[in-house]
Amino acid sequence: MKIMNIEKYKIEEYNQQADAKHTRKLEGLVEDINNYQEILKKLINFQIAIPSWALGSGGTRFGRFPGGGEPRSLEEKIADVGLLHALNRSSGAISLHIPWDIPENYQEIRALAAQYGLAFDAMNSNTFQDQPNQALSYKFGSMQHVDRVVRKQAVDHNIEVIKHGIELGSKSLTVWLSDGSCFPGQLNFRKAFQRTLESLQEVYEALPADWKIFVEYKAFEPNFYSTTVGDWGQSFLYASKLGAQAYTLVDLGHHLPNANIEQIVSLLLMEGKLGGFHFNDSKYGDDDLTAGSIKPYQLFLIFNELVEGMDARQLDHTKDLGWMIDASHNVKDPLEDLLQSVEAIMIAYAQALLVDRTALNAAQEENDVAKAQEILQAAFRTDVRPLVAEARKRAGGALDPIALYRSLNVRQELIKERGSKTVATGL
Ligand code: AOS
Ligand code: ZN
Ligand code: ZN
Ligand code: ZN
Repeated sequence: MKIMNIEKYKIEEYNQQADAKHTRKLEGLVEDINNYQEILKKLINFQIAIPSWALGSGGTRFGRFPGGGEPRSLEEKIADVGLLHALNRSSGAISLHIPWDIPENYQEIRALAAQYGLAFDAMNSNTFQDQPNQALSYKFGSMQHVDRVVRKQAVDHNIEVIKHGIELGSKSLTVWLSDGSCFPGQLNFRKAFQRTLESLQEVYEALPADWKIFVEYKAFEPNFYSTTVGDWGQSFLYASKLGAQAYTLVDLGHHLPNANIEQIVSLLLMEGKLGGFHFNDSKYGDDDLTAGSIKPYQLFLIFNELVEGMDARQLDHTKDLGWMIDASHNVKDPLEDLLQSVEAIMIAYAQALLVDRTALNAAQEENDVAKAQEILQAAFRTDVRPLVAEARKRAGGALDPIALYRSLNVRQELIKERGSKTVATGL
């Protein structure tokens, strides 16, 4: 798998020829930022986990147009994330989905990941599909199911996922349930909730003491009338009832249009129940678009609340929350798309770090609405890209990851090695 490694010298060579222009821009920018060294440190430390299922083309129910060279195995998925991490030094973890990514040999998989400097982020369970050898169907739900035996199967699966995670050194489990109903009358909401809670409690009991469980919510799809973990309120209820190791996971694409996600984030943080994120963007429903591609201001406002709330609670920006991407690509090269997503997240984070908190707080206390808006927008409208690029350069990454990816013909090389008709495992 030698082509998967982007040699250090290639990155250095690239950076050298791009450096003069970069330095010019950086100097102009940091002239007005007193604490820019501190911001750079935070940017360097910030890591965003890449989902194993986003490395191939997704598609819609109408079709799929694979681009070729997609990873065919867990090893190749790890190699792809390693490649992203080599380019941007901000993608130092992979998030696995079971059974799409069952490791055959834990030691080998761990060693391979370590070679690329990757950790194993949250493990994901899957009770939204029927697997070929599965005894009972999830057609009418998994943890909410009317039949206790189906619920047990879903619980057992989650416990098995935890076991895989323990072997790999992961520290969290994300549970996303597609459970719900398609038509009014199909489901007793209260019973569905209670059954789901009971099932989650059984999984919770199997969690190691240093693990977290993330309860992900989603407004709709694949169920179109009700979802049993449908919004942050329901997720918060489950997480509260489960206990201290349970948290809410916010997938940006899982809200009804125009939901005030930044406010949700702020209050979850206040309650100590915000576990982490699935970053993406969406225009209509959950379409897992590139983070920051549709509503970059919203992404900034979310990070603004995150930085404010984490600092108020003295949380560690890098370690205390789970930062993950959840994405699906229909028309772009998945690796380029992921580079764009990571970049958008870093930009929003950097802008949030620029917000003059003292001044904002004063404006809020004085009901100076216009001033408060000026402060936020001054940060949002600052082009922080040179700062993000500088952090990347200092960490050993490329000044412009996509440009380097293209100039090295990485995709063509991957197609040469893996073929043009590859089907990644998973969705
Ligand atoms: C589904 O909509 C959710 O976002 C989940 O996080 C899911 O496990 C993931 O997208 C893989 O399908
Ligand atoms: Zn998600
Ligand atoms: Zn989703
Ligand atoms: Zn998603």
